[in-house]
Amino acid sequence: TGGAHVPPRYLRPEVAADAVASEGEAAIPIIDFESKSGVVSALQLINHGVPDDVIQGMKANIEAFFGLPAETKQQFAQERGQLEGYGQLFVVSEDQKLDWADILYLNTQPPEHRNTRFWPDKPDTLRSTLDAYSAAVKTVADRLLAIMSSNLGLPPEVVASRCSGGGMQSVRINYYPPCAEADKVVGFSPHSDADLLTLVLQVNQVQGLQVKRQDGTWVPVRPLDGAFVVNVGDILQIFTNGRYRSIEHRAVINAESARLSVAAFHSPNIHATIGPLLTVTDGGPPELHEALLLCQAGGQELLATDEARS
Ligand code: AKG
Repeated sequence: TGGAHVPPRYLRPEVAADAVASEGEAAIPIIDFESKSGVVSALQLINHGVPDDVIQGMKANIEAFFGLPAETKQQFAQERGQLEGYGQLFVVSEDQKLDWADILYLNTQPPEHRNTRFWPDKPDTLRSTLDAYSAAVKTVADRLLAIMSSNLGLPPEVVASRCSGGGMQSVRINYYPPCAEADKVVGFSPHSDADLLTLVLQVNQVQGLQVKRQDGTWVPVRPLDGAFVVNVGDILQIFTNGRYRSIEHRAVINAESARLSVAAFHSPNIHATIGPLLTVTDGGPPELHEALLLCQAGGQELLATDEARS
């Protein structure tokens, strides 16, 4: 994969033209749970309460999994038209270019949504580690959603009340091999997540994640050991009538080092109705709308879009 000849279906000449912020400017806010946060679309979260041994266990297990021989990983391969399993990353586009990454995508919460046929049993601690990781990260996401609701003057439980059965979580583990022609490929094409909130762990301190500023410049998100990058997704933008805005992001490749990340996506239940929870008011506390204003997308269509794009 690191060779000098990139197959044409990976070539992305448009990437070199994009503006990228310099190191000095490259910062998104770092928030800790004790601090008061403003309304932002992306931040790094520290002191989140996920035990360090769970994070370290996750790192060790996924590094070991992607290091396995291809035929072993293929035992957990995606099936045609399905998202779950081990496979290739692409974001649906007209010319259908491929992204420079392998992925393992799994439904993780609630446990009854798991399809364990895709859960690798090699290394043999991966399943139990993922179980502990997904539960701990879901707790953090639920807590964040409560804080974010309160920050808007809404009851903390308002988002949870729209997530019948507690909402869903899926996890995508991304492995980006180095590429000798790193400026000609994309690790993960620009996209926003279609969920409520995504928590990304940058596993091995190799930089690659970038978020898009309003002026169109890409801002590198420097890996911070043990921190979660928290990205607002499209459903939270709709729920909050645009008070929180989903963030466009991408992952770039480098020539020397492989990069690993784990993205945990949190969504309402598949049958949830998606619409604003509050009205747009200029000043004054936002009102809670009992009769929801439905956006163009009903919950299922939106989740279908998520599947096509994620
Ligand atoms: C995703 O999995 O949706 C991502 O955007 C991953 C970003 C990253 O690799 O840091």
